[in-house]
Amino acid sequence: MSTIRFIAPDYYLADELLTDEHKIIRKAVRDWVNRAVIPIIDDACQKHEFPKHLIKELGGLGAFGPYIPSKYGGADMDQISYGLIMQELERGDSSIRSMASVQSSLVMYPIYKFGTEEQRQKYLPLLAKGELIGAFGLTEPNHGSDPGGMITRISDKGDHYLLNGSKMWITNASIADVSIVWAKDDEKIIRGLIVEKGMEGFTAPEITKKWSLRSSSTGELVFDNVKVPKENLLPDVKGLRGPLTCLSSARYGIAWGVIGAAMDCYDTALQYSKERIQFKKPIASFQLTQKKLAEMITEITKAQLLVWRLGVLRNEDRATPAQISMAKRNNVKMALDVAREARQIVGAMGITGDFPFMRHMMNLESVITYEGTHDIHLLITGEDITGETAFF
Ligand code: TGC
Ligand code: FAD
Repeated sequence: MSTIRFIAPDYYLADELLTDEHKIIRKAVRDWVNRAVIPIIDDACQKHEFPKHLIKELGGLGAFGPYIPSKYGGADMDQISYGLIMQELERGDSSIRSMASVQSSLVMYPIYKFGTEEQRQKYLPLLAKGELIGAFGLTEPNHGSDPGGMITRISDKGDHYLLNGSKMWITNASIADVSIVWAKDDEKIIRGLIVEKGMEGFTAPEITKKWSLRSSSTGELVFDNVKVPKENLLPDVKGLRGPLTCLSSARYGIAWGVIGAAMDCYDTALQYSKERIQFKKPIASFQLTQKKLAEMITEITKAQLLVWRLGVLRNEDRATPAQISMAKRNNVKMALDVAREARQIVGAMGITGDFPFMRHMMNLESVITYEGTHDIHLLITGEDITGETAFF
């Protein structure tokens, strides 16, 4: 069943909270996803391949750094526009939204926020167009939820830094031209660096055989005495606050994005349930099908209102990291539950690539893990409301 005849659920008329500009942006991305993503994505996923030909199109669409100022190649958009773009891309596939999340929030944003004017001029316009691809290296083989324990190091050698260590589970690793890498300096303070493809001693092997995010490129970043010029240091941030500030932006985008996956699953299951006849009646007429659909639309509606309010707070620069954690956690779990229930409504057909459920469901197993696991976000809320840390 093609999801191109998609009817976006809007049970609480949340569209009335959007401006005309928001709706124009959303339509442009939705049309592009229908045209460029939906027809090819199941095949890309089955083949475990990232559809690289889409990167420059994403750039042309304004999906890279939409909220970065136009003088650096961005689109001067607000945070709700950014959210809507992520939602539409993830209706296509989480891998496409991941590409745009990393490029925007984890690569362009740190260069814009913590970089020098020269770094902004050099990298941002090319990243915005998709002429350069970026990656973000925080996680290490032995430090995932606890990035503060990282062992990757830079050592000051006068005119350059010597970088040693490795990063694991990095989106875009093997296809990236520039990687934002977080490492501890000689004083054991976390610093951010721009590491370029081709630097001697730097390799980026691909991680294969994933059952999730199969149409996303994921790999390692390995640094063996890599000489990084001093001008590649991001000067304006020190400590874990640097990468976590970028994560706040990306987690916000995910909270919106996963609603797209959930809407795709809900709408496809709803349409199917009206057409599929069993016991001489459409399965939509059975109470247990209605329970599933009614619970799905309730949860999607709550998620839509949550991110809209969060977007308003982010536009006013008032959203706290803990508020963002709550939305990321709630909405990813919501989308995963919707994908599972929608798949059940469609029965055996629901396990095939003719329907989007399994692809979204498998993707969301990564989304519920990356950018902070489901449980880590719960502990962030717990810490915020009690004032007590339960991480250690
Ligand atoms: P903690 O002591 O709490 O904080 C250290 C400093 O950071 C500040 N901070 C934040 N700042 C901005 N935004 C946030 N979300 C922040 N959270 C904390 C904090 O105020 C403090 O600042 P300062 O100036 O006082 O030093 O740090 P901790 O070591 O106790 O760790 C806390 C914890 C567990 C919450 C944190 O480390 C965490 O979030 N862990 C999860 C790790 C994670 O999310 N990794 C993601 C890797 S990137 C990724 O997955 C990309 S997937 C991309 C894709 O394909 O879409
Ligand atoms: P761990 O930290 O080992 O956690 C394992 C389990 O223990 C989890 O259930 C966790 O919730 C639980 N746990 C850990 N600590 C606690 C605690 N204190 N209390 C209670 N429970 C706890 N990282 C990047 O830096 N850049 C990327 O681009 C990137 N892309 C990714 C792409 C994919 C497809 C995936 C799967 C991951 C990606 N990651 C990336 C890594 C991701 O951020 C980490 O996987 C995530 O932060 C969790 O770390 P971990 O896998 O090491 O799990």
